[in-house]
Amino acid sequence: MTTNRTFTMIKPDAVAEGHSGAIIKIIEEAGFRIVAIKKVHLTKERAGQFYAVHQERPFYDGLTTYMSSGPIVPMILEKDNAVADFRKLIGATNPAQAEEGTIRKQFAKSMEANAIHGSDSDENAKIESDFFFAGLEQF
Ligand code: YYY
Ligand code: MG
Repeated sequence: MTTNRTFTMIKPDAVAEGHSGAIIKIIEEAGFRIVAIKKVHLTKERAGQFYAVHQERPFYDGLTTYMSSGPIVPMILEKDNAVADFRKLIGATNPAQAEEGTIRKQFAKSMEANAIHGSDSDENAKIESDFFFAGLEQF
């Protein structure tokens, strides 16, 4: 995968409340091309594998219960400077600190149920994309 890509997932609260379309519209209007997209429901174990880097953190159990509580919409996105620009578009992890106009400011319910994920590096974007999508899906 080239370095102008990032990985995202619309999280269970936002999907359940019917915000997937609105969030995808914001993403496309910000200039990101959707390379790959699907809807999946993770098991708690699989959510735990995705967030394994956080396994010693106190929020890990709640996070993996939440991330397996309903369907999510994972996507691979493409744009110049994708990782940094997408982190800016989604806003701070804690929605109370997210800037006006960001996706988390508009759709997050709490620190845990914060509506959307964005990869934090090119390396993790590749790892996370491969977690959800086969090579043939990443065209
Ligand atoms: O990359 P980002 O999603 O913004 O935050 P991370 O620090 O990687 O944490 C992943 C995920 O864990 C976050 O989106 C919400 C949840 N979380 C939490 O529930 N409580 C915290 N104190 C920190 C993170
Ligand atoms: Mg992170």
